[in-house]
Amino acid sequence: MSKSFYVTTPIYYVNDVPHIGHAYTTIAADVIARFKRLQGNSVFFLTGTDEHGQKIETTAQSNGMTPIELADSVVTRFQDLSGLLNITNDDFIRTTEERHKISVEEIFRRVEKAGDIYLSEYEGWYDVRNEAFITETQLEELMAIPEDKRPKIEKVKEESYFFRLSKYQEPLLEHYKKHPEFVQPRYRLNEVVSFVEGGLRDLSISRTTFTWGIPVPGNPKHVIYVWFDALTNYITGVGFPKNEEMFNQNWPADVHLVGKDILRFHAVYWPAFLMSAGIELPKTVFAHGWWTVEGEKMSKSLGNVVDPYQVVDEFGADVFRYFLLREIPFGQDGDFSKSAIVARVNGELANGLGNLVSRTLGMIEKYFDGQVPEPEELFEDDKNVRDQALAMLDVFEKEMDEIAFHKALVTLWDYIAYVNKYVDESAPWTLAKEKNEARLGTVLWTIVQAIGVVTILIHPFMPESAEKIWDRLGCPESINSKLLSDAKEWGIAKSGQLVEKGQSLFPRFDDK
Ligand code: ME8
Repeated sequence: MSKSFYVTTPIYYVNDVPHIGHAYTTIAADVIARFKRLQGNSVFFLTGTDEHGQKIETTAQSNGMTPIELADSVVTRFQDLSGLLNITNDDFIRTTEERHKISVEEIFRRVEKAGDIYLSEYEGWYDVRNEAFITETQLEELMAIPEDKRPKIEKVKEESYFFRLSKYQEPLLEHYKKHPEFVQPRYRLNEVVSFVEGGLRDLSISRTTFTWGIPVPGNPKHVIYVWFDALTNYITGVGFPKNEEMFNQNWPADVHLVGKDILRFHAVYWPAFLMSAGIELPKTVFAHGWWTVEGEKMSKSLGNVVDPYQVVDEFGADVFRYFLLREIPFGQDGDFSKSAIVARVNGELANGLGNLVSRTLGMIEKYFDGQVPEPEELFEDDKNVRDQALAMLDVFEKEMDEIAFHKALVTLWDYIAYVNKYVDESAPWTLAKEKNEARLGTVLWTIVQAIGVVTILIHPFMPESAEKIWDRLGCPESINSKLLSDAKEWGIAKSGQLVEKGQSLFPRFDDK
């Protein structure tokens, strides 16, 4: 069996409930997973939660809970996102699981065996919120931030195990050179390269001042640094170290999707750990941008944190999914606002797609008792609708393979606009008046085929709406069984099958 396509999200901290940022990465990963399945690949899609570390321990304490009680109470909010947002993850990993402990201990031992771990003393600063050791330059940058806005940092002096990160400076630079696709988008690679060229110091990978973590094998006074623990989830999730068959089937990961905030951990530390342990490196780390809310940074103190449960309640999962991936080029930053969602719904979903489907199916109900008509002779215009679909499919596929969601959606919506124009110009209502049944049937048949193609392509983005449209088209098999190659066969909707116009797919919102 050929290797599965393996896609991951970051594992999220359970010190807080999910917000739009978490939903964003998970939705993006889901669209990739669904699209890869549509191409006929077997796919493994992993998400989960990061449950160890000082931050979780402190948050639990201040809530009068034990860390595991906190984790158990918050994790369901993350797990329930899958149902809420129609996420098709194959597994959900929690770093407090036994399988993960075994995996972290194993990779730690391998790195130790490679001679890359030594005991020394760490003296410096630690940023608890980001669970990161702070370098001299970072300290200067932090000190430049006004004290009330600065993340809480603390001075640390303790015995610590170190990882010989410095040894991997050259091998990493070589890897980036040989595999420039390792970090995407491309402009992010430059940031990573200059960070590494700036010099890598050995990394403290254990702590002794708190206990909430996986103990260092052989020295339980120390717990393993939370990032060493967390990054390892990506191999635990595919069976490391015990299930070799599963591991070989899935590893290396094809894409680790992450926010730009945690690129360094994924593009520098993680590959260095893996090199040391003698494990193949993931193919790509893709860092996406950051959402602000109504122009402001999202933060608890500003009280503007966007709850995905509320957005879905108001707009539905499909609209949320579509908006997040259409609004900003994947990789760049963007701004979230309700007015921006409403503009997309009214302009693109209701007017573009919804209108095309409802008027077409309405006319088939009216003129052909709901049965998809037989086509007669195809004219140039009708053939163009087909040829444009095939050309569009190629571009769409290429853009999806590049993880350029917004481009793929623009390509698709340009085609929808083109088909809407074909409807206007062919004016089926006039053909009906003129009793030109042959032309009328051919035109409506053509439009229905175009809708069939569009439906298969929107399925990864808007699964509920695609299923609804598919049912209304009267297609007998489930849309879930359809592949991209089926979209390339012009004639998905068969003559005679029964369509149904149904209720409005995307009700318009009042722009106020
Ligand atoms: O960093 N805009 O977990 P985390 C876009 N546990 N995406 C955002 C966002 C925003 N405003 N805010 C958060 C951690 N994200 C570690 C990861 S992985 C081995 C360990 C998304 O709960 C984005 O994907 O802080 C970011 O990388 C992630 O949430 C951070 O989640």
